[in-house]
Amino acid sequence: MKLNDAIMLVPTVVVGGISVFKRFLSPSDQLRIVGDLRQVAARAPIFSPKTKMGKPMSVRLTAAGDFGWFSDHQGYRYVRQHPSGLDWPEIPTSIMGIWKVMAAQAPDPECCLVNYYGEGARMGLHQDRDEANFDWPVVSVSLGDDALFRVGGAERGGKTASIWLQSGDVAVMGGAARLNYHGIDRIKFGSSQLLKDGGRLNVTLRVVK
Ligand code: MD3
Ligand code: FE
Repeated sequence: MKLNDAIMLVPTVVVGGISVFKRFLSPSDQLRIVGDLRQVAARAPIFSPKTKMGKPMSVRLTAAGDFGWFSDHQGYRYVRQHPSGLDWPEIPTSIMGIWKVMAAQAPDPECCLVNYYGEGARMGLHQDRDEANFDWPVVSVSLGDDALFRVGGAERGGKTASIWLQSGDVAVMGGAARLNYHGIDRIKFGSSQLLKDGGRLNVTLRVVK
């Protein structure tokens, strides 16, 4: 047994069944991950997916891993290639390490979704249910500007709770919370100096198949 196996992770706060580890990543961890995400975006440029109605989403995105995420008039889905037709880059080891700590019992994630929130971007309440197996958690990493995260229950229209997510926070959505409605109401643009042009990056790691 490695000594580290005995170290239990205790979340700072649990909101709507979601475990939030405040400032889990040090400023230097955050800088390394942002550098790795810039390399991902150099190979798989950030794009604005279109909703079913043909409107561009305010959140822009890219991905790494076996699958990325895409949306157009046909709806939302995981796809094997970036819109350019090229494969998604590999998931950076700096980000994979967070999964190994937070989801040690789960298989490796197949999608590392990267959301970018510029000024005014938001994400409406939704469920993540395009994955084949909801037994595996989703792990989220917040970088850059503060974001007001809202989480409800597994039914639309129920009570919700809110929490500000800050740069370096890690959140784990597992168990019953895996199908909870959630979204980002707004960001506090310019509240962090991590990204030179401001805004917020959110990374989510998912097992897709
Ligand atoms: C709760 N992203 O990409 S991450 C998404 O901050 C998404 O960009 C938000 O929702 C963001 O789908 C929130 C936190 C999160 C991610 C997945 C979840 C919360 C979740 C899945 C189930 C329940
Ligand atoms: Fe989501």
